[in-house]
Amino acid sequence: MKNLAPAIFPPKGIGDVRPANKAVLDWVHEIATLTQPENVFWCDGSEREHEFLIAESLNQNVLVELNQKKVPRSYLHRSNPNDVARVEQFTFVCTPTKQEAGPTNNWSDPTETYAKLRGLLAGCMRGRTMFVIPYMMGPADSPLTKIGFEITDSKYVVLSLRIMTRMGEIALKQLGNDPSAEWNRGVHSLLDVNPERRFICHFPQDNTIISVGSGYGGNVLLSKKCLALRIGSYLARKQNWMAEHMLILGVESPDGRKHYVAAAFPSACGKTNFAMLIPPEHFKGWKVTTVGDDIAWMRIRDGRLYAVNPENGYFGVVPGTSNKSNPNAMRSIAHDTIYTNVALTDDGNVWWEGKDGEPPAHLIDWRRNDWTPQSQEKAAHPNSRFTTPMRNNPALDPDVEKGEGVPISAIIFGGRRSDTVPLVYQAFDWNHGVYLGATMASETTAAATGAVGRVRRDPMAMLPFCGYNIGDYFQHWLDIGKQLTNPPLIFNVNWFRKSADGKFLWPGFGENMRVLKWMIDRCEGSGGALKSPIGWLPSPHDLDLAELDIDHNAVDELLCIDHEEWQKEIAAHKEFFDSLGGVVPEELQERREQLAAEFDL
Ligand code: GTP
Ligand code: SPV
Ligand code: MN
Repeated sequence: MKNLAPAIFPPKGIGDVRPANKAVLDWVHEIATLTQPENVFWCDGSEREHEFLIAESLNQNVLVELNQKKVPRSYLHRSNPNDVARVEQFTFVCTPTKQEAGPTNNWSDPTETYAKLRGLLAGCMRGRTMFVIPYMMGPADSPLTKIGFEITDSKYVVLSLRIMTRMGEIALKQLGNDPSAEWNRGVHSLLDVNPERRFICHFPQDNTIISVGSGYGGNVLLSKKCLALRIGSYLARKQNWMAEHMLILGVESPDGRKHYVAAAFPSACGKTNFAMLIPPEHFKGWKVTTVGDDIAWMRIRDGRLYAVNPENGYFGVVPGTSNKSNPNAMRSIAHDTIYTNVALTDDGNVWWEGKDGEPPAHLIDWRRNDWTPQSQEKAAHPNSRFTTPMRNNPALDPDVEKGEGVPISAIIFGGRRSDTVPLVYQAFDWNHGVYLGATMASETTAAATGAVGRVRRDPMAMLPFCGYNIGDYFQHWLDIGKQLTNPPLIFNVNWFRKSADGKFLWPGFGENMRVLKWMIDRCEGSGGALKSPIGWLPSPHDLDLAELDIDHNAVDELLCIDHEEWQKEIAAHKEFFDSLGGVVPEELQERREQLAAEFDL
């Protein structure tokens, strides 16, 4: 390594804010010695630095400038067509033993994996700039807040992390000088963006992440799935808190009573939309506010769960976003947004399937090809994304920066299920709720590579994100429950049930307020419910369906528990538990047996 100081590039005063912490400096030196970059660029997150990086990215075609009148300070990024989603098959949890990673994770030996990755990283930044990004996850005064550093050779990553995290000097200040302080080491290199050399590796014991060969969001914004969920869940178990794939929203009644709920839906199953919900006309005076749209860190305080959103921005699904489905998201992404893999209009605007209005007569699609409404291909990739600061959200909750977090009244699980699972039901108690989470399933989506629409078990929406043994994770949920004197109620929802002719039975989006209202009523002890074998179910009268254009049969179908479908479902629970090879806690096995007995199994 020649020189850690930037020479001519970048200009003086940019890219040179170094951390004072010696442990960080030593690590950066070690990685630079390995990767051999031309320059080391120390990011500070300032406006000046941002403008410099935008200009560089436009020069090098990392970004395309959009029409600045239509979408101010917003840009389009197109990733390699072989690199458009998370790659679960190339994601590894490298604990000392395979058993610690458990039956649901890909495991590889840490020593061997470090050696393999070192081989791939050797000299990989020759002739290029290595960026060092300090970032903070969580509000500055939260006891859960974590510091991470990401080393990367991608400007897209730097620009995105500035939106997604609290980046730069604020993180350096929070970390301080103590060389033994806890912080996460993240190393990312694009290499040659080759799927054969694409590995997302986690070393929970070392608080380290190494990601190579991809430039796509969830694989490379190491703050998000890698730190806040995989490493986060590992630390959470050790430190007695919870790191979950959950949105957090506030809901306030017209007379000013406010509840917060957290909801775990798998990838591309409606978290961002639910977190930004605008209640329909009929619910005049009700207000929904967003704390977070993807990740919740929760801890116990006074016998209750309190949640913070560790992130600072949204990395959201673009297709389907419109002024009808999600006006708050539309306003959020109207400026200061990075779009990835959407289509470009002839006047420099962005377009996607499901946007308001007619498709334009001509577009450049996400693959840079000409597109017309007659084209067979989608103009925007189904997993195209926006990256936008949470401050852009008109419905941002005022307590989003509160370090103690917001008190959680209800936890909601939900998946994308065409059949079997009713619109909403409530668990009998915490442990039953843990069972609902542990056995939830969802049809797979474009958020990860692989088949779409296949039903798979995705416990607590954490299947791809739990950084340790899933059996221990279930036990951790049960153990947390024992410490709560005022536990949240637990519900399960399904916005995606379909009729025999394949149409969604429930209108969804803003109308989900009707289901949320029932859950809030239950929290306040006022909502009615019928006891069913699977949990408490609303009768059609318990749901406020006034002024909703939906027929009675659809409501009956939405709330129906079909005996045969549930026999199959419970058999699938057993198959899933059996597939985990004996790690499932006894308490959950017993719950399953009781449920099976209810259905004559
Ligand atoms: P990740 O960012 O991958 O974690 O996804 P997410 O859980 O935040 O999902 P998001 O809210 O982005 O929604 C994903 C897709 O589901 C989008 O195309 C939405 O339009 C659609 N969607 C969201 N909510 C509903 C709903 O209530 N009903 C229906 N039918 N579709 C919905
Ligand atoms: C998800 O897949 O759950 C996401 C998008 O939130 S990504 O960051 O790519 O994982
Ligand atoms: Mn997600």
